[in-house]
This record gives sequence, structure tokens and C-alpha cells, in this order.
Amino acid sequence: MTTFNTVKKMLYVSAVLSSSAFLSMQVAADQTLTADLGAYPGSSLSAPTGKVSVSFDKETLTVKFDMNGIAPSSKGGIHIHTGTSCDDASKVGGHYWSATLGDDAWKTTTWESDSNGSAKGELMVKTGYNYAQNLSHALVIHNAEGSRIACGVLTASTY
Ligand SMILES: [Cu+2]
Repeated sequence: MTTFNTVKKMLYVSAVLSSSAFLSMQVAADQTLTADLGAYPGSSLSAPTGKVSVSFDKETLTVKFDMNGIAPSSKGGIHIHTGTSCDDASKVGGHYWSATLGDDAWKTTTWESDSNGSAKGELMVKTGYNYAQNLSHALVIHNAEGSRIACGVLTASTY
């Protein structure tokens, strides 16, 4: 009888363990990448501070941005680029999207700021590239003139 109870306990413990393993898998499957913005390499233009997160539904991206210190009442581009570094301007590259989709997926993706120089919002874009393919890519913020003003590498989110 004792043995039977011990087995029952062990089964219970393993059920608890596997459900927590399942939960942590679900967290991992909540695929979000985050970029902390820094200065664009080699640029003397003032860079906004802030964060951009990108979550994925397969190859459709939801890009959320929260920036400060950007030109007030302005608007500019926000894109993921082909490069995987923000250390060297020659490695940032151009827009990162699958040409099989046709026209540049990043053509109309923009941030817009309020009169205090804060820009917060979200947009959706289908690029043909999923979470794993976007990992470590450079996220670039452009100003109203199209110049690159900030850059951040997309890393796996820890929260
Ligand atoms: Cu860009």
C-alpha cells in the first residue's frame, strides 16, 4: 500500500513538473524581439532613446515603439534592416523583407511624434520573415528627411 501511495505521489509530482514545463514552452512561443535604441553608427544626428518590440504571427509583425527625444510633431520611417549590427554603418544594410512579396514591405511603416518629442504607437507589417529570421537584425529609425538617426539590434525578449 505504501508503495502504491509513493507511486501516486511520484505521478503527481511528474504531472506538476510537466505542466510547468508546458507553461515555460508557452512563454517561449510568445515570440517577441526587443531592440534598445542607440545612436546610429557614424551619425552626428541626435538619436531618440527608447525601445521597440516586435511580436510575430508567423511572418506578420506587430512593431511597437516607445521613443523620447525625437523631433516634435514629426514623422519618419521605422524598419528592420538586413544587417545584424549597429556598430558599423556599412553593416546595417537596407530593408529586410522577402522579395517574393513584391513591393518593399517597409515603404509605409512610420512613427509619429507628439509636440513633446515622444513617439509611441504600433503598426503591423507582413515581411515574409518570421521570428527566427528576424532575430539579431538591426532595427532602424529614420527622421523626416529619411536620414538614419537610431539603431538597435533585435534580441530575444526576456520578459
Ligand atoms: Cu530603414
